[in-house]
Amino acid sequence: MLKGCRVSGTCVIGLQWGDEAKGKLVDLLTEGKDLVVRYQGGANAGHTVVIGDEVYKLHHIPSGIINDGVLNLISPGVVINPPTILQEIEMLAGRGIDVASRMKISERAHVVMPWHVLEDQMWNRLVTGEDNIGSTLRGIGPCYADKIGRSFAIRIGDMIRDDFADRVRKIVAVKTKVLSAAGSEEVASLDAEKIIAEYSDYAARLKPMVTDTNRIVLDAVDADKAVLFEGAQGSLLDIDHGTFPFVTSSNASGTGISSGSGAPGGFFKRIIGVCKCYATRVGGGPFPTEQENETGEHIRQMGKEFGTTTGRPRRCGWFDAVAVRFTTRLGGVTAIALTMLDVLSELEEIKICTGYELDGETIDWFPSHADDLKKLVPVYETIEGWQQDVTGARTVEDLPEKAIAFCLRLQELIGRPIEFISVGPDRAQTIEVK
Ligand code: 2SA
Ligand code: MG
Repeated sequence: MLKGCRVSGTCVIGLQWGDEAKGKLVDLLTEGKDLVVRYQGGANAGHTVVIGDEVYKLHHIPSGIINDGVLNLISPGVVINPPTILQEIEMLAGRGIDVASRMKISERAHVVMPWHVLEDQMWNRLVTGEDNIGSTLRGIGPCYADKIGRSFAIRIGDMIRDDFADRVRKIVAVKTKVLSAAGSEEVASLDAEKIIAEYSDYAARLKPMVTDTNRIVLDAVDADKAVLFEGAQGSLLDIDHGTFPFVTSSNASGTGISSGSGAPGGFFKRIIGVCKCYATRVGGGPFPTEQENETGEHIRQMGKEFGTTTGRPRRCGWFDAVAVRFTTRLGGVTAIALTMLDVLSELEEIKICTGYELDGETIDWFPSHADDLKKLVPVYETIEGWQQDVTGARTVEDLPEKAIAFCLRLQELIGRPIEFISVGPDRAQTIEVK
């Protein structure tokens, strides 16, 4: 069994801009757990789990779903897109997984409604050039905005109540005015009665899974059960602590685990921060170590760096130790999972960003303002590449010495022990550092 598999509150979070291969870690750590909780984000996420020849691409459903005998929860901090989650349930049913018997959805979770997608499209059109966030256009930002705004929000619990139709009619009336005034071209497609019919059907299909997940989580905390908390996106996309405004609309760093899941902070005993041994970002916004050159292209091809949800090519660059040290400390990370080591295997030289120059001054912290982040000039340390295939390595001793030296240097710069090294997408291609 994997190290500390039954530790009560175990968390897996992304330390960069998402796509750090968290799904793989969650799947591995699910063994021996009683619960797996997905606590923020929505259908913008793309988690890939590879087991032998089987590849599962999940957006909504916790990555623990592949394992029998574990209850998966979608907790209050998540925003649910009913058609997407139902499609995923059907996809899994076709592969022999009965989701309804393994998953519960919080009645507190907010619903992404059709107007949220229209608003996302409209904002994306209105904010152009460098200021464009490059959202996944899944309605995430507008849904969270309505949650915080409170007056025009719909939660999963509202969908299964008698006044759902009235609520939709009232909101559609307001949204139609707002979207029309803002010049939305798609507003004509907002038909309250059609939405009511469609979403009432979704509600009926989801209802058997809808419950008060807070009670399940708090009972598990009291009984000191083994619970795994699965983060989506990455810490640098955190709405409060990331590269604002080029972020997602939830707390994607370690700070969001408690608020999103409803488990008290003291329950989290082990927080695993997942990072690639290089960096990627998809969408707009500052990316200090980006390589818009052959190296970036090489990493993109070797790492198959294309969005799981949108298929967009991801921007690629060198490992940024300043950024990862920041998100590690922010999230209370206790151990690191370093992923995609195999992707760098062909390179002669590998760079690590150890500091920045900002307005002629050398700094070792991650600035808060996007304008400053854009101006940063990374300070790099160069190390020799190992130029050897590592995909077959199953223990640290199997790795080339130069690859070990690289990992040790990253560990030193991040300031936490590396406990996992991933050398390929398969479950088996994971080295547990003893
Ligand atoms: P949104 O849609 O409002 O959350 O977008 C806001 C920003 O957050 C980024 N974002 C992501 N970045 C990396 N991976 C994500 N998930 C998918 C994946 C993305 C995809 O796993 O590949 O398929 O394109 C994700 N979700 C949101 C987004 O790019 C914006 O910069
Ligand atoms: Mg992803």
